[in-house]
Amino acid sequence: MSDSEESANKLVVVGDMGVGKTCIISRFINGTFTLNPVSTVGANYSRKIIDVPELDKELILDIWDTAGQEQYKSLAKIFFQGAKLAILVYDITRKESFDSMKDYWYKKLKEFAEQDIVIGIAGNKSDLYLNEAVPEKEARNYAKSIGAAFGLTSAMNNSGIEDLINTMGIKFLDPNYVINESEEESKSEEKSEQKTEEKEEEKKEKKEDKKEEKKREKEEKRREKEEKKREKEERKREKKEEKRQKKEEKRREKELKKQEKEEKKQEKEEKKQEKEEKKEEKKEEKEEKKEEKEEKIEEKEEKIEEKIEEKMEEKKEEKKEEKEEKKHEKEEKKHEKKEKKEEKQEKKEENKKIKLGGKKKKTKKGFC
Ligand SMILES: Nc1nc2c(ncn2[C@@H]2O[C@H](COP(=O)(O)OP(=O)(O)O)[C@@H](O)[C@H]2O)c(=O)[nH]1
Ligand SMILES: [Mg+2]
Repeated sequence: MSDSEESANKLVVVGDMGVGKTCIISRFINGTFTLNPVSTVGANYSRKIIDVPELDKELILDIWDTAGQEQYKSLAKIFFQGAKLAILVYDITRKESFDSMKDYWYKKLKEFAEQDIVIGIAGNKSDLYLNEAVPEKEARNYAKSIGAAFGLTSAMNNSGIEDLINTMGIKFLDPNYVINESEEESKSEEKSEQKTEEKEEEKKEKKEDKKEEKKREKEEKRREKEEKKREKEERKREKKEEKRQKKEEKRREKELKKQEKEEKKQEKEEKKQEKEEKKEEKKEEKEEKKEEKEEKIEEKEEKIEEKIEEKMEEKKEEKKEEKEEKKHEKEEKKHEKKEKKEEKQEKKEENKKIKLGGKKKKTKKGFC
């Protein structure tokens, strides 16, 4: 065993799963905070040398972390064995983690660790003080009852861890060293009073917020109701309007149909009238034509008559003329006849005379 190993002191950090053990160690060793740290299985301790200025001494610590076995409450005896210091961690927002710390982890320590083990209790996640489930005073009293140091810690905000380990270091190095606990207590009481005030304030604000919220919700509901009522009325009005419009449309359609019917009827009548008028016109035209024809015929007849008359007249005239002529002819003939008769007579006479004269001359001239 080397010198440092000889002087190294085993510090175990125990408590329920999820209370923040790994985060506390990580914050203390590396000064970092990881939201979801992964535990290393196996060699899970880290060494850190701390200063204890109050005693002007140094302390070598081998800080042991669990590897998740605490989930099944199956930490091996060996984990506790030889531990000179121990931090019992609970989550201030989870009452069961505090109970489990008292009823299980503390007992395990007493069972397997060194008898004069220096214990520190860390009420972790103090940044979530608004959700505090374990009153600080109760935890502090418990710590007092088992002779443990107490500190509210936050791995997230990096508060309380160094103070707690420092107090444990002092206790470890000088068991007779008296820490002014009343000062600490009053400080913490002050803090807790402040916290209570803040809490009260917060509660008040929350209450008022809730009141406001309820008021708003009520108002919202009232508005929704009114909106629904308005919508209902609107729908009713719309339906009514729709009905009225439909009725109006039907009425208009009916009227339109009626009008159309009347128009058609009128058209029909007009056509009929037109037809009749045309018929009448045609008839008139026909009659006119007929009249005209008749007139023409009459005219023609008249003309014919006139012509006939004329012709008759002409014929009459002709006949008369003919008659006249004939008469004239007759007269002429008569005259001719008379003349012929007279000529004959004359000839006769002449002949007589000739005869007479021939008889006398016969003797002179021959027969003729
Ligand atoms: N708000 C808050 N969360 C923390 C704090 N410490 C640890 N956590 C969270 O608590 C969870 C458990 O932390 P972890 O260190 O793994 O717990 P372990 O199982 O005890 O080792 C993780 O999600 C952390 O981020 C703290 O101080 N404040
Ligand atoms: Mg862990």
